Amino acid sequence: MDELSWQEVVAAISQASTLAELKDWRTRWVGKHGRITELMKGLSDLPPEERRRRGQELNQAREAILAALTQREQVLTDRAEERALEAERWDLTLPGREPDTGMLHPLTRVRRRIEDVLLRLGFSLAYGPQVESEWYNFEALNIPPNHPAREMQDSFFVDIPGLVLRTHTSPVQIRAMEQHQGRLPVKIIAPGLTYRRDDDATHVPMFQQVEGLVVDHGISVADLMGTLTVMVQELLGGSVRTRFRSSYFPFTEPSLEMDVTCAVCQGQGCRVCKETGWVEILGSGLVHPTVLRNGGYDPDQVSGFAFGMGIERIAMRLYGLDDLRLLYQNDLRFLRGFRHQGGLR
Ligand code: 2NM
Repeated sequence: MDELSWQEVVAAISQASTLAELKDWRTRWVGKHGRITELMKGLSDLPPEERRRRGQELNQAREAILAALTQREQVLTDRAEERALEAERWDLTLPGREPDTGMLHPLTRVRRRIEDVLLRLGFSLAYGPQVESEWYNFEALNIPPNHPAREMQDSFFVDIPGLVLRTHTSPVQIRAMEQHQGRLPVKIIAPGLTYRRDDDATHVPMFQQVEGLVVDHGISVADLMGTLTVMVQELLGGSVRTRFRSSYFPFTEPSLEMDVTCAVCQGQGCRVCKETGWVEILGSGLVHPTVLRNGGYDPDQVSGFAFGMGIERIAMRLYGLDDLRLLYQNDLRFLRGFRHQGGLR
């Protein structure tokens, strides 16, 4: 059988490392034109005695080679399957992949939290236009024509004369009083976007406010202080300390600003609170008689209190931020840091 005996072929087959190699052995030895097949074709030329002996010998070789091929095929196929399974084995100890769901912006969450507290205190939500008339934004609020807020460099005026991007949500309070048509009580909050020509680490040109207004018979500074103290404690936690200082706004008389203990130094004094231990959280006051009259109420019959606060300021305190601009840069590395605080509400 030429260079190789059939025993050597069987030995080589049982060592073969690929299915391609096996195919090659099969073709060369037992295929249609294989070595053994060709030798079998030559049997008829032999004398009968030798033909029988040689025939048996070739059959035995053929059977042995076929058996070796089958056996080796099985081994190699099993091995390939094992390797494939190993390659796609699941590592059940890996941490799960979190689905990339959306989330609410931290400012939206803070705004809703403020709204929740005030809704529980009995306030209703009120909204108004962001492009406002100078009447609702300034005049009706007792802000005189020569007031600095009415200058071009402080407010965004639009091309249509008499219109301005609202500089606070206070015009909503006037509109709400008008809509109540003298009915009592008026007890509303006005959350929303406001615009001023400011831009630095502590001011952005578009910011959010929540303002509140209560009008009824006999509303006093005691109502104001009680309501705002409860609101701030619900918002910042019961251990926060608060104080009121007298202040000035054109639309309130008297006017009061409310301070809370500095969250950075717990009231010890630091750079953030300018060594006072206190930071301002909101402005407030009893509604000026002229403003009540502009809303359709008689200041001799009713009184009211109002307050306003910046949502960004409160978010900065709640999240310990030192730069307000972070809240408006839409940097996902920053925003994703809030993903595990609270849920979608
Ligand atoms: C503030 C501070 C003090 C305020 C007043 C009114 C209205 F319309 F009733 F007169 N709305 N909001 C007010 C009062 C707002 O923000 C710092």
